[in-house]
Amino acid sequence: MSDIDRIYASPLEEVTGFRFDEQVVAVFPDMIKRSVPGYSTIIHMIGQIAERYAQAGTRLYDLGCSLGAATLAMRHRINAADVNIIAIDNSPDMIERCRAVLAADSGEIPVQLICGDIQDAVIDQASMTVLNFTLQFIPPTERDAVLRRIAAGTVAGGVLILSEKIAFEDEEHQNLMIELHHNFKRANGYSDLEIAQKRTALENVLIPETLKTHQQRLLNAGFRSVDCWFQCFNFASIIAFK
Ligand code: GEK
Repeated sequence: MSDIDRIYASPLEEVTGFRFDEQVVAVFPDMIKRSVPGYSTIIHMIGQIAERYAQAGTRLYDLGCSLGAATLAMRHRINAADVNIIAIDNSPDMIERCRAVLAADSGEIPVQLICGDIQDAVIDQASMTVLNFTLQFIPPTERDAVLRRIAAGTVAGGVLILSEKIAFEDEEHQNLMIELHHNFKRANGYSDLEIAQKRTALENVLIPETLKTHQQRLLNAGFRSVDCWFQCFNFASIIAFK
């Protein structure tokens, strides 16, 4: 259970850049479900994809794991023998809470939880890697390097799931998707003030790119085939095959 997200409910004198601190951690499950259309579906499907693609004797990575939702979805669906999950996040507050979440979970697959930057992560023998709404927080100029390291560390037949908030080349389409997303947030109880202040906080912190840019970057990084398997408004998830 998590608290209700009211972080941006009152007018703030100054809206500073968004950070994954203690205050965010306390409301995170509520925040992400009410802010990201399709989040619960994507998490559920990550479990299903793990069931199909986890290979015996390999590792599965959850990069930017937050409270371990994708890790748990994979942990409870994998049938392959002798696998490990490595979950990484660079927010000490997230890691601390995630450790408690994992301790309360009965899954048997070992999970190694690491507090660190995914830009420094060693990816080795991966049959599945998840970047569920994490790459968007890495500066665009650094994204190539992260994906190349993932592709290089992925075994043949392995997959990457990349979920992102996306941008659109067509201005009309871009404006419509933003409006539909804001309507989704309003329907989930966020006020116009909350939506506006959160938007300011995420400016220059979360940088969306087009699906085309993501797909081309994945191909350049060494994945052989790339497809979008989920999209709702300006939120999408891509599957890339090694
Ligand atoms: C989920 N995947 O519930 N290195 C490591 N972690 C990072 C970095 C970085 N450079 N930058 C950001 N993070 C999760 C949701 S949330 C998405 C992911 C969101 C971490 C950050 O601390 C946060 O926990 C996570 O990436 C992004 O399926 O809040 O929109």
